[in-house]
Amino acid sequence: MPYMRKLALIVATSLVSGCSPKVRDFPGDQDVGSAGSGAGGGSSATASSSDATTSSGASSSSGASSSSGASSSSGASSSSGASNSSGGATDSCVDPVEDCPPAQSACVEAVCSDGECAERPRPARTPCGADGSAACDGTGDCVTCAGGVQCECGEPGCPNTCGSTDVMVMPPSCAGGRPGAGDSCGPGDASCCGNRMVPCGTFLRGYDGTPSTDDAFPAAVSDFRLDKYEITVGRFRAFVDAGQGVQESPPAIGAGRHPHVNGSGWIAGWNSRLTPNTAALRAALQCNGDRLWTWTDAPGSNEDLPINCITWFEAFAFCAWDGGRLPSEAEWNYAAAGGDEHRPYPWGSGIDGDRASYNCTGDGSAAGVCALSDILPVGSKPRGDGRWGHSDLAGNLWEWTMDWWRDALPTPCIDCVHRVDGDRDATRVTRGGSYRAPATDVRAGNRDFSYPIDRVNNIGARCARSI
Ligand SMILES: [Ca+2]
Ligand SMILES: [Ca+2]
Repeated sequence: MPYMRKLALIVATSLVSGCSPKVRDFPGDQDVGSAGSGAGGGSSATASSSDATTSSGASSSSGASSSSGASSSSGASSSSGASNSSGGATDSCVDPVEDCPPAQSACVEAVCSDGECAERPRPARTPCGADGSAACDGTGDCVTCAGGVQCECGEPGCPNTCGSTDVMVMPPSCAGGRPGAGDSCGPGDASCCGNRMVPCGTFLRGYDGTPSTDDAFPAAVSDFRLDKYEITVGRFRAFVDAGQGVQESPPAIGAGRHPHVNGSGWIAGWNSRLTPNTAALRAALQCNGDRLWTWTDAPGSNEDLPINCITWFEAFAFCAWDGGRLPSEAEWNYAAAGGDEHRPYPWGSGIDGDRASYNCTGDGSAAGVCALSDILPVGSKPRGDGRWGHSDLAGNLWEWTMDWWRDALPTPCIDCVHRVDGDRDATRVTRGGSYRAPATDVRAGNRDFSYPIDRVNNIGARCARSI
């Protein structure tokens, strides 16, 4: 066996072990997620939205801009470029992205092997070519996709980490154990700060087999944890009471970064987008006079409701303070779709009122009769939990993600985040639909966007946590 292939096999074998779903429970959080049913038929293509989330009038569109990736080879570059084997480079390194010269071929990547820079082929099915419509063949060549070869979790070039050790840390927002920030969420009064391991893997973004059949956007994500619930009022209250998320106490520079995306943390230029002080934040959480805000200045009956009317900057700052970060759009989509099961909805196919709060029916009213009572305490629809146990991924509130909006999903996407620092106030991606959204908008593959300074009654967030 050629050296490079042997090296890749050794690395893949070592990484893939332990790549399985894990559950993180805090006291009282016993609701372990189950696999549920697989993807089935479903919904329309990746588009939204009569449930506009923004004052921009954003209504979204398909992330898909091209057709099947199973044909064209026009953009394919080839030749292995896989070199640098046993007698290769001697540069000492820790992070191959930062310490090693970039690989010269799309199907080869730089790695650190025993502290030295080396290269290895990316695995089969890694997208390549000018438009991403070709795929690596596993030996370093970019070729037309032949299908049938699936990138496996843990292979080099797929997720960056896999099978990681899961370490329990109680998020600060639940440290006080107050209503909405203790053991009062979901069935059996579980921890409002519980989170669920999402195992590494690959999937097709926005794809659910039918009717959303655009398979042009493959992605790979590493192990990460995602909070079981949307951020509650009670948890956000801990953040506000700590004086956080305002210009007087902004996040540290670099806080809340994605572990596999350099430069993805907080930047100084965002400080001015926070409210000046806590008093101003409290007032702002009343959603500019919108009647459907969930925040209350004093703890009350809303503590288990998801916090709405928070800006993207505040969601980012909250998650950073809480020991986490916003999920990338790819991660959020992966969790909602059940990864490679490509579910139309987090639980599988088909939707009804037992699965999600949508279409303003959460309070039992007729469809379209919208009230604050349609925003339900987090975890109220356990039958709608996703493959790895996450609640309310469909409906209740749209959820901010880390990514800037772009019509065409970036590809290739290996732990990717679409970020444009020079465009601070450009729209960000929201996912999952809301209590107001029609069924088609709460599909796992659907996406929408809103301006990051928007405060609207149907957008909240949930945090991801790095491994
Ligand atoms: Ca209603
Ligand atoms: Ca949601």
